[in-house]
Amino acid sequence: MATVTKPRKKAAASHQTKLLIDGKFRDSVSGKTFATINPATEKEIAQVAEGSAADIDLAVKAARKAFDSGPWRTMDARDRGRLLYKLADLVEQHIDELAELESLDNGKPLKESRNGDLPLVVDCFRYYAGWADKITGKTIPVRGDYFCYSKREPVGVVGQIIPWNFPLLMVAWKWGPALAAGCTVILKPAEQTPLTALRLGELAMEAGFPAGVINIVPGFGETAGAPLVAHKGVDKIAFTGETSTGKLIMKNAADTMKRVTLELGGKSPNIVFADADIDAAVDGAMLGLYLNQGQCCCAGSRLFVQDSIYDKMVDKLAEATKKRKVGDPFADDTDQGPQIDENQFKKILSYIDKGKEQGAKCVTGGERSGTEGYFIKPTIFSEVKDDMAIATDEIFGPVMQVLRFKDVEEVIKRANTTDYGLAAAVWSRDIGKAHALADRIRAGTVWINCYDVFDAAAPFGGFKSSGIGRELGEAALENYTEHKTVTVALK
Ligand code: TXE
Repeated sequence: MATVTKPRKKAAASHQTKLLIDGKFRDSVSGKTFATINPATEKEIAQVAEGSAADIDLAVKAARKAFDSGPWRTMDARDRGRLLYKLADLVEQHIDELAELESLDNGKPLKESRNGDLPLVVDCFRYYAGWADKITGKTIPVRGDYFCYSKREPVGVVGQIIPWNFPLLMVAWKWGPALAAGCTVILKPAEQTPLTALRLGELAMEAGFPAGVINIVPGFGETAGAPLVAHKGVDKIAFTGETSTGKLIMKNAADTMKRVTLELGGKSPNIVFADADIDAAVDGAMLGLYLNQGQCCCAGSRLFVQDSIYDKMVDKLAEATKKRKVGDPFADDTDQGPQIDENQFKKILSYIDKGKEQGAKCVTGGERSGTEGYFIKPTIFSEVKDDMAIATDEIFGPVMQVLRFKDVEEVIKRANTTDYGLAAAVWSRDIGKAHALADRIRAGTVWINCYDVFDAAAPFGGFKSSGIGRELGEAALENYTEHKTVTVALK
């Protein structure tokens, strides 16, 4: 297996490694830095300025000033939209460079960064650029001689804490609606993947966003994320990450009564009925689980297959899985790169061990791939039971659990027996049955005869412990606006 990662063009050159505060890139107050690692080689890419409470404080002051006394709050909505369009254009002009930097820092195959993540980033910024001047209130018929109307106002200064699995796309999901709504932002990228967010910060400055509107403070969760959550100058926190971190953030945000939206983990059921197009279902199951090295919050990690096609489907999945090429993210034929870091690598391998110990059948994979880099062989477990750890916990790696079911009522019950509720999919040629399942599964997104179809216009988020609020679509604007009611006496 070739694991020598060869970034090309500009991504191989120097990287922006400083904090972006009040329109300037600067060192952290402490002067401390931390290493960001190439997961394909386990070698350091760069040292990045490490933000902590003092830097967060400076960033909040800058964001407050830009919000409270302008120019952001007073800028015409349409001009905010123009800046977002400009940023989208700049991302598009630098698409190859950004895709390479993403693959270097995150390890995802370049063909996915270039053809998947980056086009979605551009589309997301353009989608929200169009919303900026369309966020309107209502006129409300109240009793008496009064004229009543409502306005939608930006919620204010927003702290945004994101993970490492889709580093740039998560920035777009967060910045797009926040900036369109007129908020100012302080972004804390994940410590594993700060480089593309900082490069995007440079492009945002080039686009002409005023100082203080966009601030970026890389650093660790406890020392940079937590002070951002607790800061009284921050009006709202938007977070994507682990469910347990989300709970901690809710608690830490309570004292300052912050608005909190959370996009958290999942253990999504992907249900294949005997009347499905089996080859399409195999492709969908592969995409739904292996995309991004299995590091997707909506991964279809509980694959329920109806009894009569179970063995056939497992055989087909095994055959397709064995063909997946694991290795150098920069090689054109690579399907799967490394996991993000040593912690995740060890966590996934420990779940593979648990699966074997608890009696599931390891059909293929089941171990690391190569000797350098955080590579894991794509793995399938069959004969998985609902109470096994691999069937209940979010593994966040290329490990597929195939469960057997008999009938509709049984599979609905089992699919819903989880604290999570992020996504689900149903495969069947009986469209009535598929819609009935979509109705009864407690999840924020249900795909029918497809998987992982995302669009900037379609809301995404979780029921139950998978989160609060929605990303994308018009729904995300709710997260970033307050309703204000104005009542005028007419006599
Ligand atoms: O997540 P964390 P980790 C799941 C997945 C994965 C597990 C652990 O199962 O294996 O989480 O990943 C910041 N206050 N997901 O440890 O800790 C942190 O610095 C404020 C699901 O990376 O949630 C980073 O920026 N911030 C997922 C971000 O939170 C804190 C995506 C995410 O880190 C903080 C990633 C604190 N106390 C992992 N502690 C999804 N839903 O897509 C950490 N952070």
